[in-house]
Amino acid sequence: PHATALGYPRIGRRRELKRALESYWAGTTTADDLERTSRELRLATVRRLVELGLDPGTGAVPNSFSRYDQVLDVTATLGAIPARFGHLAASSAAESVAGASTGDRAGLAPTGSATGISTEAYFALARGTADQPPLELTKWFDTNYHYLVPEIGPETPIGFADDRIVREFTEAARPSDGGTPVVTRPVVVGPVTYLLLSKPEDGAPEDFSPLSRLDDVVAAYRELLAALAAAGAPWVQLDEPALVSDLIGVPFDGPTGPGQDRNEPESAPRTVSDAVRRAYATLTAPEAGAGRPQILVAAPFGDLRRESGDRLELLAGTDVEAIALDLVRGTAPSSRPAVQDAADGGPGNAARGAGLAVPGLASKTLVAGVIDGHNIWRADLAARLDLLESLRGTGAGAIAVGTSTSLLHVPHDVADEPRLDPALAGWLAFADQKVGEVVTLARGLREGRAAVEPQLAEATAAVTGRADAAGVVVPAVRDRLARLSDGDFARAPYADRAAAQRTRLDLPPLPTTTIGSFPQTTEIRTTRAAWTRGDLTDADYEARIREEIARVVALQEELGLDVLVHGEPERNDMVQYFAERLAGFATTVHGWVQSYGSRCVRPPILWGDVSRPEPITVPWATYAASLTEKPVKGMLTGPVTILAWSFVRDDQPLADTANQVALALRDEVADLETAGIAIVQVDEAALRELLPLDAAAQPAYLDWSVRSFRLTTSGAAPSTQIHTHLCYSEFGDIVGAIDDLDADVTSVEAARSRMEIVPGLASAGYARGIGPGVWDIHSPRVPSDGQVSDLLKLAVAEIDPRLVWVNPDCGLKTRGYEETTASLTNLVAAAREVRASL
Ligand code: THG
Ligand code: ZN
Repeated sequence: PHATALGYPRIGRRRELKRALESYWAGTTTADDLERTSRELRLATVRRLVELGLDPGTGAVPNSFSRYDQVLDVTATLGAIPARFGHLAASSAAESVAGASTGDRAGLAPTGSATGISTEAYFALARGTADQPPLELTKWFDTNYHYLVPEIGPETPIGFADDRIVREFTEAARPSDGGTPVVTRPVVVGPVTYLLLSKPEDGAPEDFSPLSRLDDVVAAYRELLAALAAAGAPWVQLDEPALVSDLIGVPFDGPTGPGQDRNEPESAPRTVSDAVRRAYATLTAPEAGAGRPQILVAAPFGDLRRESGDRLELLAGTDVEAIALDLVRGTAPSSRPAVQDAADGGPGNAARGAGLAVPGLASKTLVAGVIDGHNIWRADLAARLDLLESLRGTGAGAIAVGTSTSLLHVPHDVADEPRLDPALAGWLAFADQKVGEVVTLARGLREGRAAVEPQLAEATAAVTGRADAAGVVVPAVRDRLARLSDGDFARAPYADRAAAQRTRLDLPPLPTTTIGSFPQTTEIRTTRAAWTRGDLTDADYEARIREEIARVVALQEELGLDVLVHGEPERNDMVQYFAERLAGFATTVHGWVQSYGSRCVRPPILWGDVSRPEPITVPWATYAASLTEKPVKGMLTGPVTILAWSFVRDDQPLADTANQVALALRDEVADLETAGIAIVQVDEAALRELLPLDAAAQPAYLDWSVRSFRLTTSGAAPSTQIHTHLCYSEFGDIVGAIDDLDADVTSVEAARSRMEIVPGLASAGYARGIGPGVWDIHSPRVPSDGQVSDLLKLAVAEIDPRLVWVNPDCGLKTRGYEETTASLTNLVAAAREVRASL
């Protein structure tokens, strides 16, 4: 058996890719410079993976590099450039012909008509052009990674248009720098997932489904596979996480049943299972001359073996050579990792019941994803080895050891964190440590336990040490949780609260406000960095932040907003800021994880019982309030979002952890209230993100997540107005849960979809305050007052105007002051106009 990882971080140990990208975008470096840095990063990465123990000669080393996004890479490979970027398609073809004669492509096996799309075209899709917005960014399954949504229509060009994937294989296998050659396994988003994540191109017929282009996409993948085979690639990995998700809008099985596609080869697949059968039948069909690498299909982020149907059977019925299963099942959505169930012989894991006696599996390799690619805890290797041994001989042809998902979602190396408490550091495994764990387990499986006994013992000691360490279990925190009763999760009836708040706040109809953050100027970032380094005293720092708050409050008064904010100049990241100030969390220095493109976050580590040593936001909020007669909102991040954007302990149910965070925040709400703050906003930007991909697990998630929000907010007096903000516009799935949050006012994203969510909320009976965003802050465009009032009129036509608030789509942290001032001026003018017409 061999060892592998499904993917590896690509931003670079010191964010080298981020710097290379941003300097290229700024025009201070060239496309060639970017290409050189990318190549160095790729080669350093694959050689590092060999150093860590992956086999250099067999395709065990993944190449999951991307300059920006792996879904965009498929769009580029297919040349699937939407018509609105039409001019790019033409120019990229021209460049690729020129590119074909450069040394870059020397040594490359013939690849038929393959060419390349230009660097400019690639980043135009990612970042937009002067006249075209970029492809839409959306969350990648239940992670904090975002991909670029392909736009596919009936006429979108689809072919094998760019052979970068082949070039990258060759570059590592036959390196020109004289370094160690490495036979990599290209990691590519699979054809079914690619189309399931696509949206219909603007102007496509009403009933058009991107999945109807499956045959074209698969034909292009066939050419790609042939080119990879010609270059000598033994394996390719096709990622098909859409297989584990019930949240993709296409049913898994259809009423027509299996075989339909074979009887009617012309018809477009209507279900995921039809699409999988059809795609993989074509990709694996023997055909004279056109070879292909062996295919590993990976299905991360979930359990393929569902109560609702065994999706492993579907994959096992294809002719692919290997299947990678997520035996940890992601992390956050399930309070109990499948791997733990497996260890206990309980339900909900791929090895339960009849083992792996699935037709077709006996001829395949199973890559058992027993090392969590989505969280950072060191694994109990002895238990994982037990699981691996129990899988042997239960039905798969061979067992290989892998990570449950790509390691994209964890930082590079614990060794880069000298400032972490050494005990805590010993409990952690980042990407490099996880590769080591996989290698150890594979060796244990191959050579027997004795061969890896020291490593097993060390891992067991770490796991035991963690369980016993001070701070992991804090009796005072546990007692407080144990004493909670239903009353701690409920406020007074909304009608009573609304009356008390009307009296206290005396706001006009259609009150105007913002989501919380104001633009973070370079000057503020520099000030914070200097203070963090110790180059600025606490007193100087505080004075500087107060100055910024005063400026932002004055600006809001000048603009005529009704409910003000302090602007959050003191916060780096809305989760990291709270984590740095709560007990039970640790933060890293280099623990960057890609969020999208060059943007990264440093998820805090929630390792112990959570409590709040002292008030966090109260001094800033009260200072802001002292400067104005208008109400100032206190701004907090909610428990679910804090969990979603942290690495969370895996030794207790998420619901318990969420309630600990909720109690700490509840105290903050109480302190804000005592300080005279009349409105408190508790953001749950990530409520939708953690929604389980498995429909069967969703009700339990919605129950605990809603309860943790209510625990945070229900201590507030009836006259204190609780707001929340949710960072997305598509929440058909969770309208009921949003209602259950019982917030007095909820702001959501709505500008881009032109208030699409409003009728849904109205028909679901939502009858509390609602602020559908009227300014799309994800674009630098300034909306006119006419555009804003048009949107507002759409809202008040559907919803009682007394409930409607006027606000932007999201926080303004990433915007500039010029556009912010102009946009808010128009927002206030539009609110006044519509107000007058009521
Ligand atoms: N915080 C966290 N996760 C998030 C968001 C967030 N996930 C969803 C969404 N917001 C992602 N958006 C961004 C936007 C900007 C940045 C990161 C994620 C960003 N990062 C800085 C960078 O890469 O240069 C680093 C920020 C820092 O210094 O901490 O700008 O808001 N957790
Ligand atoms: Zn938002």
